[in-house]
Amino acid sequence: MNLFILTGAGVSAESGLGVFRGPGAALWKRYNPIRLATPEAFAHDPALVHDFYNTRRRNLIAASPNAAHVALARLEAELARRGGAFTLVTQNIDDLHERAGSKNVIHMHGELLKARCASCGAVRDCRDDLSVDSRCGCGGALRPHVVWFGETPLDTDEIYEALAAAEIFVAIGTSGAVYPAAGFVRAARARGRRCCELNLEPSGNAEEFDDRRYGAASEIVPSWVEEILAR
Ligand code: BJW
Ligand code: ZN
Repeated sequence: MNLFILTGAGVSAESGLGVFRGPGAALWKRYNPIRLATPEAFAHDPALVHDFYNTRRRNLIAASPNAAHVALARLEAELARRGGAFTLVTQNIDDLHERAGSKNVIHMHGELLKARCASCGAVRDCRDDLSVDSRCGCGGALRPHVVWFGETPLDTDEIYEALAAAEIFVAIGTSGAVYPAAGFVRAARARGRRCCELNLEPSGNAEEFDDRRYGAASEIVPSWVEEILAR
């Protein structure tokens, strides 16, 4: 079996990390996350954007993986044992998949616990708050190592290669509003692959999926994983 899994903010919602769109998006009381996630916002008001990511970094460090993350780590380990192939691509910048035990996670929108130099591009671990005064050794300003609108997502060659090879495409907890991830289901369908959506409610491109399951990720992901492993 060759599985390609795409996760979004919904998989971490029950760990207390906010979603961007849909029910629960009201979690962001002080910020409009969509308007802050741009290079223009960072250029205009870097202190506000740092504040947004500093708050999220502190929340992340205090959070724990939930049953959905744990089930996906179990699926990866079990498929490896059985000689199957498994790719986990996440749009999330949190590290909850890794903390649940997932070994190979592709973070296409970057990682909150890393910072990047805006001048030389060097990436470093970052668990503390950043500010407009945070500097790289080269003197350049540090920014969160995340992918904002208009920027190029990470590891896209590797992602499209894995997507082309997969037999089953599964989208979990993502609204299907942001490209290129929102286009993966169409690319998989074009190759005749089976596509499955697991979400709290139908996403923007729900009709493109053959198999749809709705409910909280902490419930539907573990039961779907058990079903897959029983095949
Ligand atoms: C639950 C649940 C529970 C809740 N259980 N489920 C016009 C047409 C097409 C494209 C474009 C266009 N205009 C511009 C573009 C491109 C643009 C884009 O897509 N814009 C759209 C607004 C249209 N995209 C880009 O600019 C991207 N770059 C790009 O395309 O470069 C060109 C290129 C492509 C390919 C190769 C090479 C070059 C970059 C996008 C960067 C996105 N960045 C952000 C923020 C940074 C990280 C951060 O701060 O965290 O990434 S935006 C934000 O949205 C974040 C997320 O990763 C991303 C996706 O959100 P996600 O994960 O889907 O979350 P939500 O909140 O939307 O949905 C949550 C879901 O969970 C919901 O469905 C709920 O129902 C569900 N849920 N609780 C299960 N308990
Ligand atoms: Zn630098």
